[in-house]
Amino acid sequence: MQRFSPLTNLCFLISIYLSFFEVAVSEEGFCSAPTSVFNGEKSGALYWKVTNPTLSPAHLEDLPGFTRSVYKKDHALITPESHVLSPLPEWKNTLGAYLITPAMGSHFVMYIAKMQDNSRSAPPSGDVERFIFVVNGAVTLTNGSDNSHRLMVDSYAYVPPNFQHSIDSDAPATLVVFERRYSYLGDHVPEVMIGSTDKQQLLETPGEIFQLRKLLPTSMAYDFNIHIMDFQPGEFLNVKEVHYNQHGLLLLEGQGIYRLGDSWYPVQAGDAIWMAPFVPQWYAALGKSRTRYLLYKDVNRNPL
Ligand code: UGY
Ligand code: MN
Repeated sequence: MQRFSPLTNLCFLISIYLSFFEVAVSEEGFCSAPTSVFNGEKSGALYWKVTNPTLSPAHLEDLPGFTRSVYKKDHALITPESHVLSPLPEWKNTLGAYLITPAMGSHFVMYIAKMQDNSRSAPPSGDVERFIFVVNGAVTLTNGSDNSHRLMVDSYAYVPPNFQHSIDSDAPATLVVFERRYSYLGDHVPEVMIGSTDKQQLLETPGEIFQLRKLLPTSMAYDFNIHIMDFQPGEFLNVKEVHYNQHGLLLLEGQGIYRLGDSWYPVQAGDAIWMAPFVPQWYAALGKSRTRYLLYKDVNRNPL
């Protein structure tokens, strides 16, 4: 015999009771009243949909042509339904979607790499450093000296410029990749870094309540860092930030509101954001579960 959840049973009973008042039960299990009842209209009338949208906000993404993606002078929000995948140049069996590139004004690229069975990376061009973070599946990083490391979800690797390496996968895996032309400074030399988020210690965040981890050393050899920032529901940035640094952000978990300039965007896991220098930025976590985002930030170099 088919069993229903207590919520379904409850809604079913309520719907029978309320059917006298023409109130319906929606598909999600939440009780709701069709607006036509309140308007005293019957479905099927000419122009009925103008005053009775068929799409509730939760279904807005089903509207043909609808996207939350936005591209402006000093910021962009790229949501997953806007990704356009194409073979990554010189990578084997890998599709990519470039989400942030210098065409927007950034000095770095951020892209999603979807590695398929039997796939392999291509090296970045000369003097370009690379950071990879595994979002799904697992990959193997092999460096010049035949050292290999298995990188699972939540693991990452930093590869300095002109450092021979390859990333291989024999099954589907998804990476987020950051690359930029390394900014040399004196005798400082960055080294290969391999790690995972959960092994990184929590750092002090004076004046803020979010939890912060940095995936790269803070020493001068590194011209950017990748922050992992966690917010519990209801927590928000205290500082309404305006700063010279650029950001590339990937929301890994949760939902909330991102303020960018004068615009306020509902965002959720999977969304990517480009923030140009000096764009006012602020975030509040408003979902029912933790927000976690990964954030590129250029550091340790004089902007002049
Ligand atoms: O470090 C930062 O600039 C970071 N707090 N920015 C941000 O989350 N938008
Ligand atoms: Mn910032």
